[in-house]
Amino acid sequence: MALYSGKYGELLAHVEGDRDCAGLGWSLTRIDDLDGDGHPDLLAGALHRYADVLSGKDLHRIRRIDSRNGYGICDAFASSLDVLGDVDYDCVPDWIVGANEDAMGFDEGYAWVVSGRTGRVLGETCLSSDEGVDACGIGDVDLDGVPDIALATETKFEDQESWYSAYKTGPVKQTRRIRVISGRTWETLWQVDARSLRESTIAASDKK
Ligand SMILES: [Ca+2]
Ligand SMILES: [Ca+2]
Ligand SMILES: [Ca+2]
Repeated sequence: MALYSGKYGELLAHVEGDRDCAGLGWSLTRIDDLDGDGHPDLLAGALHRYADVLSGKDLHRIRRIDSRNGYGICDAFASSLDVLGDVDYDCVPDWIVGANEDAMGFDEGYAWVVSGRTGRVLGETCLSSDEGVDACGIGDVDLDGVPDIALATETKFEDQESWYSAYKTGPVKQTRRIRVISGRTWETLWQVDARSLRESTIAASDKK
């Protein structure tokens, strides 16, 4: 990953992913200043492996969150990242990282809500066995004072046999779903299914 000056376009900093992990920067988003140096910081995901909080000043690593499966299993951890807002009332924005386990074929996906202040996992949504996940902050849509979460999922098949049987009859058409979850109770607030939905979500929100 490279950091450039917005004014002059000069290279300010450069960082490489860990050895054997070429996926750093697969997912990337800006977050408020988490280390108190006055510069906004970055969330950067290395696909399947980890998510880093990087300094927006010089790209040094402030914190790392590893996939729950470590380096051994390709669970597509950090396939998505986003800032949620302050979920735990400590006045520091928290964030979400998704693991779309498409790479594993038929496993469920999961997403973690992570404290921006401590890096602790505040909560996990583990989806049913036919869904992967892309995660997105959506702001406080039910007006309970806690930011909420949007997940884009793709319905998958329970096992290889059912997938192959659908495949034999023509192109596999899978249903996609947007599900909005309460950041306070983790209950589903609403969801919509459609084959025309894309796999990713972008929320139009100030996330406050
Ligand atoms: Ca900073
Ligand atoms: Ca917080
Ligand atoms: Ca809410």
